[in-house]
Amino acid sequence: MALQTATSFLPSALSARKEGAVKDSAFLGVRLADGLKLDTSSLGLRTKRVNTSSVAIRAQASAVSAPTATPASPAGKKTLRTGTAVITGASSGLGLATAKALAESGKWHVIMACRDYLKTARAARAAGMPKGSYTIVHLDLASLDSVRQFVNNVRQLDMPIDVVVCNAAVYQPTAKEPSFTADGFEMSVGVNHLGHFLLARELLEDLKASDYPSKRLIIVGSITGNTNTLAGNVPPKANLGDLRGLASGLNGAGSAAMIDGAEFDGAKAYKDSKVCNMLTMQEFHRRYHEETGITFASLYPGCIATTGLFREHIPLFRLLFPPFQKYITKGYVSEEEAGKRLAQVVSEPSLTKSGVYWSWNNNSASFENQLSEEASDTEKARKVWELSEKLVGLA
Ligand code: LMG
Ligand code: NDP
Ligand code: PMR
Repeated sequence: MALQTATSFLPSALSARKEGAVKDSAFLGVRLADGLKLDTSSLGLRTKRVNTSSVAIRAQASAVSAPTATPASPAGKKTLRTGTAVITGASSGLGLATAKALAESGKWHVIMACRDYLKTARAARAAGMPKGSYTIVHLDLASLDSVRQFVNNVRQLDMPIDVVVCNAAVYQPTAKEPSFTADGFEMSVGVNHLGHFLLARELLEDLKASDYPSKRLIIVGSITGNTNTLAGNVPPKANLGDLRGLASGLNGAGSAAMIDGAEFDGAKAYKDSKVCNMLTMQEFHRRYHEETGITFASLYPGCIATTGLFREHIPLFRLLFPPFQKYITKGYVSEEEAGKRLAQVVSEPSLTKSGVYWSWNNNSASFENQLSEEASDTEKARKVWELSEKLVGLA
């Protein structure tokens, strides 16, 4: 299971070496500012110029091998093979802490699906993740092309995909105007929901193909999208309305940038995106759990008040928010603790129930939590699914 990731990239010359069979290679992505892209969709290593700042470069990795099957222990008892978990947004916060917890358990190989290769590589090293326990693959959820490219690239790794964790997110509480993804969707819903929607739909095939005994698709939700809680009642509140904005493409030009068709509000867009995440998990469960046996789950890991999620909030908020959550609401949880919680949802044999939104009490015991009326509305879930399918080109 040794997997050494050794980057070798030459941005100016855009050269990359071909390293033999796909099986023995990994595709790593780096983000560069020069607008050049090395297409890794085939082993032909074609280079092309594109108008994007996202650059995927094939880099060398030695001796990538799929986690292989079930060696028998001396007692003759079968042990589980190493699982492979894809985690989006594993370069910081909850995603990184989860990747670390899984990697350190020795039971998991983590595919860190991230938009910034160098940041992720440094973060993994700084977190002390064991060498060989992870592979970094480029994924920018703000581009559907990048999602499709990512899917191709992980398939080339020739590793099974046993668990997928949709964790990455952006939060733009201070934005006055909407910004848009490469495909023209409002950024928060585009990244947090639509990018993940396409990713999850594509990787469902890989999950189906895996022989791992407990396959899971996890989409991170949040208390702030649930209006049946105090936190969910802090304005602006999540509300998808009649989905008219989503139906008209969320592109702001001539139509709304918000799902409910109202005027742009960055904090609300984030909370709406989390409602979509929780609805999507349930719709997956209804459509695919029985047929595939895959566990579909969502969770609120606690308020991790120190992560990069709040990077765009005003400095006063960033200063007061952690002590407020620690000492007043008592909803605070460290990145490490939150990572252990999400790692449980990935790996714990007791958390295999599908269709569940997990939360934890003050003693860090998990329980099945209730979603708000909107976040558990089956009709809305179906409509969000169908509209999202159209927007990402699946229908
Ligand atoms: C808004 O601003 C923006 O206007 C909006 O556009 C959007 O970006 C939104 O959600 C994002 O933010 C937020 C602004 C307004 O709040 C802040 O910037 C700071 C608030 C965060 C922290 C509060 C600090 C309180 C003081 C803590 C001191 C810490 C010290 C601890 C030390 C311990 C020492 C041992 O704020 C609001 O959002 C206000 C909304 C109020 C509506 C609340 C409705 C829910 C019902 C509330 C019941 C009250 C419960 C009591 C809570 C006590 C809180 C102090
Ligand atoms: P962080 O900002 O630390 O992590 C977010 C991650 O998402 C980063 O790795 C970031 O990458 C990545 N990301 C952002 N945009 C993109 C993109 N376009 N393509 C690929 N990756 C992207 O925040 P958290 O760890 O707090 O957030 C993780 C999850 O936890 C989110 O789903 C959030 O909604 C949820 N959550 C967080 C809570 C909290 O209190 N913090 C509470 C409840 C839920 P990069 O490093 O390159 O910026
Ligand atoms: Mg909230 C039990 C109380 C509780 C919890 C668990 C959270 C979690 N928050 C609570 C209460 C309050 N918050 C109260 C009473 C206020 C008014 C002072 C408040 C305010 C507040 C703001 C301004 N809270 C926030 C913000 C944000 O900008 C964060 C947000 O909404 O991001 C979308 C946030 C959060 N509060 C939380 C959690 C977990 C967040 C982070 C958001 C998330 O990831 O979903």
